[in-house]
Amino acid sequence: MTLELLAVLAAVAVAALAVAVTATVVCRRRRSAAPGAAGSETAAGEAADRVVGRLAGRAAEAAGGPAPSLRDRLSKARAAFAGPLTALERASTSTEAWTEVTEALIRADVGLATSSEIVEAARARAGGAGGDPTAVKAALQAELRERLGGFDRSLARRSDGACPSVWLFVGVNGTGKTTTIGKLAKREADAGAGVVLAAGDTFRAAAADQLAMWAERSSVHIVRGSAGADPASVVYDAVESAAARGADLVLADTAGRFHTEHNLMAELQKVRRVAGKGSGVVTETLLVLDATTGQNGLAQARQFTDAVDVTGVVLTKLDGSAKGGIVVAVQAELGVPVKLVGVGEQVADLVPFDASEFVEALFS
Ligand SMILES: Nc1nc2c(ncn2[C@@H]2O[C@H](COP(=O)(O)OP(=O)(O)O)[C@@H](O)[C@H]2O)c(=O)[nH]1
Ligand SMILES: [Mg+2]
Repeated sequence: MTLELLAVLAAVAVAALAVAVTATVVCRRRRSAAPGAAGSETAAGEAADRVVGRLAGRAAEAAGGPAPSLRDRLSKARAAFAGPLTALERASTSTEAWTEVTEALIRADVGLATSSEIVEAARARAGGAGGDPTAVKAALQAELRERLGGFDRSLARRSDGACPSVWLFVGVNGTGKTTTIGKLAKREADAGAGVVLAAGDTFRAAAADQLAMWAERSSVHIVRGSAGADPASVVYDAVESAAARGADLVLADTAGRFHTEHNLMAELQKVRRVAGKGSGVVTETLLVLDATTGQNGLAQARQFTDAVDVTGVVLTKLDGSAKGGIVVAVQAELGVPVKLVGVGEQVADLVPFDASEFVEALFS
């Protein structure tokens, strides 16, 4: 009897050890296989292209047809550039044509000073082209590409081989934080990562339900508190839960509204602090911005970048915006790279931002 009991206990202990070891190994293996290590812009671009291709393929599968291309999704932004570009092609070296382009850039929310700088530089670049329309357009494209380039857009994970890494999402209400987390959860889970969602928006009761629907769709674990619970403690619990499961990644949602603006920023600072206090490390704080709000959104964005150390921007609703130029303004004025863009409400409608692809899509 005692021997049997001992044997059972030993078997249970061995099984528990195996689970623990597997969790660690799985976490480490996933980490080493995970894309996103800092690399050159070209390598990041190639990786982005592969992901865009994969996402497009998956969306096509789901819809039973080919997915709309980035070019199609950017039709509104593209239309904003079409008229001035035609003028430029017709009278490629005339001052009026260049003024039209400057105005188009301003209307597309590139920003006043930046638009003028871009056009001046493009004119100088095209100076030797002798009015060749193709060369003039190429000069403008090259100038935009150059302004947009030079950032590391990978989504960082812990470099110590341990898990979890925490990606925190901040931004005003309705910008698309929860939707972006839902899309990313699917993408990361499909790529083999262990993902846990943290329902840190405890301000609205429906917010956690919305996140729970996304969790179900991707079959990932979610940690939620009761309505009105302390957001920082919900995120802390999610991080500990992820560590216990050997999950690689915690995607933490936050509220976009609080009782007063100061409270919101103070709350976010607390969430940011507490998220890294336990077993996790915050490797990304992503500011989610709605592209349709243009320069107004940018003013709000500054409050967030002042309060928390924002590592990247997710620009959503680019599909419905004629203000695609905000991508340039975000980077020029906030000094933070746009890492992802949202181009629709479906799960596959989130693409890594690639400067060349974006400029190509705007002008094609
Ligand atoms: N067209 C479009 N709609 C989006 C995109 N991202 C989010 N949305 C929609 O924007 C609305 C607000 O999104 P939500 O994730 O709830 O915003 P949150 O308050 O920041 O969490 C929802 O109706 C989303 O479906 C996008 O990239 N394109
Ligand atoms: Mg939300």
